[in-house]
Amino acid sequence: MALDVLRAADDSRAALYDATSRGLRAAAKELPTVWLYDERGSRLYHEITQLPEYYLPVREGEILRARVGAIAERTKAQTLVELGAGDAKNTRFLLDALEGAGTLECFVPFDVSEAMLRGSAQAIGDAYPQISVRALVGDFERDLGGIPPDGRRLIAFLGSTIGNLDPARRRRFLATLATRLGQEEALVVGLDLVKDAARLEAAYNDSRGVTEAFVRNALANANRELDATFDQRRFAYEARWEPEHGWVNIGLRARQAHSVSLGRLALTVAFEEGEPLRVEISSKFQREQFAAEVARAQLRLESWWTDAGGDFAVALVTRDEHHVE
Ligand code: SAH
Ligand code: AVI
Repeated sequence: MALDVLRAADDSRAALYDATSRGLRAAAKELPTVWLYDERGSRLYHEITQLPEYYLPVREGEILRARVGAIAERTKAQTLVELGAGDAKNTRFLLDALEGAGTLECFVPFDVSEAMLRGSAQAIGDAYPQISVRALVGDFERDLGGIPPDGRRLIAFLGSTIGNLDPARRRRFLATLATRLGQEEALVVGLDLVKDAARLEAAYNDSRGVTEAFVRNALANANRELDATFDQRRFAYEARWEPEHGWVNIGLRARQAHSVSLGRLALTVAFEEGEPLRVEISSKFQREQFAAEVARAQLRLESWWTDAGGDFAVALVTRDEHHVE
């Protein structure tokens, strides 16, 4: 197993600190989502995926199980790249089908969390000894250029992680991907779908409080790394479906007016009573809307598969060869 780091650690930290500083000085305060995914955060996310309320991975697995044969047949991929690979659990459906079809040579898991990536790349390497595994540590919003153009590639972006980008960032991300995708290559995306508010909110307000611990961990990470003074007791956890935006807004709300200092950023941030601090959004999709986003990036929504209940979708996206400028 090979592991390459696409960007010097100093450079990625500098960019993260800069984004953190901007986010906390904005009128609507937010912390970059990357703070969620240290080793503990990745473990907590893994626990979330096992929660009964968090239906996303099971539904995605159902769809993939039924459709990977068609995906393998259509794409004949030699290299499977996975953005935000995490533990790459549902990826195994794709790996099995592509290996079964006899085309797969290489798996490239790509993730910002090196610890997570090492573990999953090793596990995949052990389970699929016939293919090479080349792990990449990088940021999928900045480092897509570092993905080697080797072989005919299928790029997977599973788990509805695309929903953690807001529409403007999704637009940039899809436009960048479009410039990198070869004529015979494809993108397979997992998307959580709009559904009733109660189920959406339950998925982010689980009864065991694992999601709350996952989100609060972002504050703990900022405290440790930025010499910050976020006091967990002064913030309440909140995750609410906002239909006007089409996303679940996930974060913390100041219980009282207070200030937080971030020594490493030379910054003091004043919170008013009741002021929100967004940590993450989780957008939920509808077919027409996603098709329009894809078309705008000069890509084509070739297939759209959902589970029987219509909870989740897997989309196959290719280059739009008929697009006229
Ligand atoms: N695909 C897996 C994991 C989803 S969790 C699944 O479906 O279960 C989201 C993953 O994306 C985490 O492993 C996190 O480390 C990674 N991630 C988040 N932001 C990222 C970024 N900007 N660049 C690369 N990876 C990122
Ligand atoms: C990784 N991502 C798709 C998850 C989601 O559902 O938006 C992250 C998550 N946040 C809280 N629970 C799960």
